[in-house]
Amino acid sequence: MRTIEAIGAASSIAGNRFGCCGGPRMLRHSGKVGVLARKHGLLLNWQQVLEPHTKIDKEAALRELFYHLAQQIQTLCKRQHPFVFRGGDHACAMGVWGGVLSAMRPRRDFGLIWIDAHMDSHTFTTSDSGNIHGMPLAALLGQADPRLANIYGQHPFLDPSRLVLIGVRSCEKAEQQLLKRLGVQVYDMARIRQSGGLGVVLRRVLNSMRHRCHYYGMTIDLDGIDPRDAPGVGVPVAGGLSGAALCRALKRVGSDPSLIGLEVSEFNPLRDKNHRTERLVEELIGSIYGEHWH
Ligand SMILES: [Mn+2]
Repeated sequence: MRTIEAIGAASSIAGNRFGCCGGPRMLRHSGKVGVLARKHGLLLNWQQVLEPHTKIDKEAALRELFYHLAQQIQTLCKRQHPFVFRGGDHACAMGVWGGVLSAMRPRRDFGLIWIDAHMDSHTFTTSDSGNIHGMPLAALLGQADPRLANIYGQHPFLDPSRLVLIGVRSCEKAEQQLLKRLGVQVYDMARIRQSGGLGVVLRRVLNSMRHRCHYYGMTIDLDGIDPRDAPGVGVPVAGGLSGAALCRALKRVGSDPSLIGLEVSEFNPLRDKNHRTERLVEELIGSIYGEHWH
């Protein structure tokens, strides 16, 4: 059996729908008795499931939540323990990867693979909806407006040349322009098809991470996967990645010592169908961290 540290944040206040706060609460115990242990030989050692303050202003609550989350993540990174983080909505990425970047200071050669249907690169200035879960990447890249920067806190920023987005198929002009200007690699669905499919793309991206970065992380927004395979998300977009193909491709990550952590976000149990998304989450985590003897 392999053991991986697990942290959760039951927070959906940065999104447009309630529900994905139930994800980590529900999955908290699944690692002990479920598919992960039986099929993948993996135990999740749950540290904590953080919750946002509900009695204060939303932005203040998020700032505080991400601060505590980042502290937890920093502790694990400094002890060199790989982690699984379960959101929550994708705004939590600010706390997770902000924490990783702080733990690695001053070394900045950290890479991040961002699997998502969206670019999550808005700021309060460019967003029509004002949904903060559409903004974490702008903050991580150091492109936040003052309001968003205040939520992100004092962490260092991601190097745009060490960030890769995979699965994008719904984005707005301001986000596209930002990522283009910074030279961020984006594999949208068309480019994935042109490049020979998800397996080929992930192999290429993982190779480049291993060569160019001391450490890398992966964040999976479940809406990057096709809603037929992962219906239990806040903002489904048709035409996404195949869940099975993603699991297959992720088995190559194996026990790569350069992989510092995995975030799985936007799981909304209220919208799930026949536990399909819930099971896929276990398969994804098992594919990355499990022991693959068959
Ligand atoms: Mn996202």
